[in-house]
Amino acid sequence: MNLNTVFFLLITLRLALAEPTNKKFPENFLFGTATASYQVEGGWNEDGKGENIWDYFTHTYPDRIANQANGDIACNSYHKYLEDIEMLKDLGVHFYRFSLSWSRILPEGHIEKINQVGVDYYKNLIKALKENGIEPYVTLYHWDLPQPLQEKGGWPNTDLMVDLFADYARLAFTLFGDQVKYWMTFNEAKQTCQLGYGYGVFAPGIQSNGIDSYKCAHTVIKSHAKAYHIYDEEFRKTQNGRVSMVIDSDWFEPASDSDKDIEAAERKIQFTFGWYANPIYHPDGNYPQVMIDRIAERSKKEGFEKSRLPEFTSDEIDYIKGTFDFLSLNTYTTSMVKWIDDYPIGNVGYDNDISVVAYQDPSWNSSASSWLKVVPWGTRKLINWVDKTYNHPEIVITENGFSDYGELDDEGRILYYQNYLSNILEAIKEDGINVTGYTAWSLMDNFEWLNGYTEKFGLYQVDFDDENRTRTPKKSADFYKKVVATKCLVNQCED
Ligand code: PNW
Repeated sequence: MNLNTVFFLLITLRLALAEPTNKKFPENFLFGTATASYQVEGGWNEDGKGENIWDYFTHTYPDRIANQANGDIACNSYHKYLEDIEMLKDLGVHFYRFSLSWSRILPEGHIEKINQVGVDYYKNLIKALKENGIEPYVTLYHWDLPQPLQEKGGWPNTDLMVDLFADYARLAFTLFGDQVKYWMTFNEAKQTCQLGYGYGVFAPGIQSNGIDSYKCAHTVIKSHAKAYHIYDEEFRKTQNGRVSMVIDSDWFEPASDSDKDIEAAERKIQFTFGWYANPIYHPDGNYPQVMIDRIAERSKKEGFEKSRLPEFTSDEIDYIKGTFDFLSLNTYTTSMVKWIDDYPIGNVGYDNDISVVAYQDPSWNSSASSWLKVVPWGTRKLINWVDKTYNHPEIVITENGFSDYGELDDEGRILYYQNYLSNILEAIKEDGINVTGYTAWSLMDNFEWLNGYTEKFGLYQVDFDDENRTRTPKKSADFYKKVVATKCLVNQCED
């Protein structure tokens, strides 16, 4: 691409987006940025850390990752976390969302063997954050299951995993809870379950679409609820923190205003967001009725003895619902949804259970990631849907961001943040929705799962060819820093 073409594309990009609002974020609105252990830490086998499913997956099937990359060293945050904190300080963010590596703390996954050096790593990180006035937002599980637990079946093994996760969560509350006040049990369980145990493209690479992926979700939801109750009963009084589970969703826009397309789009979001959110965040609890009905019906026709979707007992429904102190939402993009006749019985799977057509408009602006189109208005609609469907919870956006190829002059990322934040602000100010925080994904370029180091989401560039993993601020870091400081997205905001 020559410079003229780039210039032309940026102009069209600007024209395609509405003017960002000149309103200001509320005084107490919180801004942060995020990473995850496997994506940034490195130190994969240092100081007693055990192997996790991403270590095993990237080492055993290197060809499944772009350029055979892995997270062995990644951003080397295991050694460079103090530099990361300097970056956070410079950005002026209120909080840093990061995740604990389960196998760094418990090398074999269970609490009989604790790795003190791993514990100290997180204690030091948390202490340094607090000393610099940055609130730690801690995710317990961002996809890196200890490999020994996968060897016993992993997440689809409900009987094994609920108690093991509960033990791990209790240990984390005990070790870090005097300093950590914001906990997220799971990050984007849909990616864990559907990509890891359904399509089998993510670690651990199990292909059991619509069977194990549903069992996995069942386990995760129960594990979350148990961890929440442990916090409630054993820690809340003394530690006074807040617990949530991060669920991701695109916005799904009906392809037309026909009743059928509207029904199809609603079904799609119930199968993606509702799958995890309904049992926890909906006042009635349980899976969405549309999932229960459709999966039962198709399972029967397919000759299964009972529904492929596991059932919660009524006691379990009561135990799980309401296990949150705020709703945490990751969102990046939008798809259009069109009604079709149900897929014929034959192929068992999640997408057949849904039976809709989802697509992205070719005119939408792209990022470097095939799935991530820039559709800021979709976020406002999603926030409105979440607010209405789950009875007006407090919402924190726990991830949102844009990928490119790592350039320092990252105008595309600035436009993305400016316009997504503008829509979030309109949801607060115009639609009256209680969004209280926003998290930019990501603090720095990192290991982007199957895409290795080819797609970059960072506010800071990381030089992966340099053994120092030098970090350099991008233009978007300056933009975000200004937004955090002024609560304003444009040059001049109204008062
Ligand atoms: C999130 N999709 O994952 C994760 O929480 C991060 O670890 C990740 O780096 C970030 O988004 C950017 O990808 C997603 O295919 C992965 O729709 C894939 C999808 C969405 C989110």
